Amino acid sequence: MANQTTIVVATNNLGKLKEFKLLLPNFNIVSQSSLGIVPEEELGETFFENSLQKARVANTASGKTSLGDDSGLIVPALNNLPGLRSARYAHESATDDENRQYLKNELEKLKLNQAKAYFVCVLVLVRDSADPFPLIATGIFEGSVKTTIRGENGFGYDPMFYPKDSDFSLGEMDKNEKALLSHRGKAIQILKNKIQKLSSE
Ligand code: ITT
Repeated sequence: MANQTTIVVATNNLGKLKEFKLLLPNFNIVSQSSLGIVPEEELGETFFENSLQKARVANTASGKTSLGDDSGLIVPALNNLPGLRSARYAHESATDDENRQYLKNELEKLKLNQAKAYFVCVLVLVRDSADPFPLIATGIFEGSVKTTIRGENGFGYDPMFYPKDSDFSLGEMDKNEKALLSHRGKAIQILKNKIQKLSSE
């Protein structure tokens, strides 16, 4: 552990935190809440802005390399909602379950029992406070959302998201299976390649 680089993950979402621990086994992953870091309100109009803001707030408070993750679910049939509002779709302090029910209702209002959808994840790694070149990595995960909510695994919209060509929801998939396919898994892979490239230069 002594030689591992510490990364402060700028999230209060326990589902994301667990995935980062799985996806970054060679780093010492520390949550911002364990350091008493309080996030700022997300005011950005893009995933990029919000992710950079999260990483900078955590970096300024901790003085350590910090990783922001802004992510969400986009459903083109619903005018790209929940999108940036994914965590707060049903209302400002919504639970995952309330957001899923709200999405189900929105689909049912359009008489749809499924619709194409994709998850996006934008990661920003700020290495120090004067870092003029934060590392950025994005990932997309294509599939459908269905009104059939199945499985207990994962978090957020996982039990109603069915990856392309899959009969199983992410809620029914093992965490390792999701990690291989997911928006976050893909973005982390890109980020790891960038970190490796920089450290070998
Ligand atoms: P932090 O800001 O503290 O990281 P958050 O949950 O508010 O936590 P976001 O603003 O990035 O984070 O919102 C992302 C929401 O998108 C999240 O709450 C889920 O509802 C959804 N989401 C993102 N990635 C997901 C995934 O892998 N599986 C299911 N839902 C996901």
